[in-house]
Amino acid sequence: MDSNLTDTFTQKGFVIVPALFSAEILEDARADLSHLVDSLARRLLSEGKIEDAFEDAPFDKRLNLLFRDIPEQSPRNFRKELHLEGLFPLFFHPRLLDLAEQIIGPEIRLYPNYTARPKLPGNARTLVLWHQDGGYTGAEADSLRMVNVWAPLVPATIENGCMQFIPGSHNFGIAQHHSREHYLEIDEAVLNPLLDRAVDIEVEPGDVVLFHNLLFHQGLPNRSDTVRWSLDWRYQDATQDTQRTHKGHIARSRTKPEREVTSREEWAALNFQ
Ligand SMILES: O=C(O)CCC(=O)C(=O)O
Repeated sequence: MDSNLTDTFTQKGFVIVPALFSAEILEDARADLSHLVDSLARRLLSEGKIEDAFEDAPFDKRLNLLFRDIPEQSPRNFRKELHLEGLFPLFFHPRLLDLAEQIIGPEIRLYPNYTARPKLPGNARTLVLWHQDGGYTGAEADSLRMVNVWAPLVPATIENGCMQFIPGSHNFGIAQHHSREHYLEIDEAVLNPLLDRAVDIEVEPGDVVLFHNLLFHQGLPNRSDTVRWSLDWRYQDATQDTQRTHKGHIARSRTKPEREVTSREEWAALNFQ
C-alpha cells in the first residue's frame, strides 16, 4: 500500500493520502489556531483598529471579519507562532514520518519552513502564485532531499482556493522565477505551455497531500466567503544542510533518537529555528 503511494509520488511528483489525521487531531489544531486569532483580535481591539472582536464567529469566518475593513493589514501566514501543543500530532505524525522515511531516508528533519495559511476571500496577500518551493531556496534546491506536506483544516475546494499542481513538473529542474508583489512566480514562457495540464487538488480535512520540492504548484483565488485554512510543512533528509540560517527540528533519527522532538510539551517549548 505505502509503496504504491511512494511510487505515485515519484511518478507524478505528488500523492494524496486520504483520512490520515483523526477528527480529534484536527480539532486540537483548529483550537490552537483559534487562540492565535483570538490574541490577534484582542491586539486589534486594544490598538483601536477594530470595534468588534467577533468572538462568536466560527473558525472559518472570524479572521476575515476581523480584517474586513483593514484587509491590507491581514496576516499572510503564521510561522513563528506555530510552536503550539495542538500542532505536534500533525508535524510529528508517525505514519507521515514512515512515508517520509520511504522517500528521504531515516534521518528526518522538520524543515524550518512550517506555515499556517489563512487564505482570505478576495485578498491578494494570501494568493500564492505558480512556483516551485525550490524556487525560494535557490540554485542548490534540486540537491535537497525533501518531501512537502500540505493539510487542509477546512475542506479545500476550487471555490475557496485549493491548490493546483502540474503533474510530472518535478522532473523539469528549477525554473526561472520572478518576484511579484507578495510571492515569486514561474516565468510565463515556461509555465504557459503547461497550464492545460494543471489539476485541482480538492481535499478534505484529515487528507494529507505530499508533494515534491520542485513540483509546479499554486493556490487558486478564494472566491468563497470563508477562510481557507491550511497547514504546510516540509521534511528534509537531516544529514543535509538546510541551506538556510534556521536549522529546523529533528522529527526522526534512527542513529540518534535522543535528538527527536517527542512530545507536545517539548514542541511548544521550542522556537522557530
Ligand atoms: O496553500 C497555498 O495556497 C499554497 C501553499 C504552498 O505554496 C506550499 O505549501 O508550498
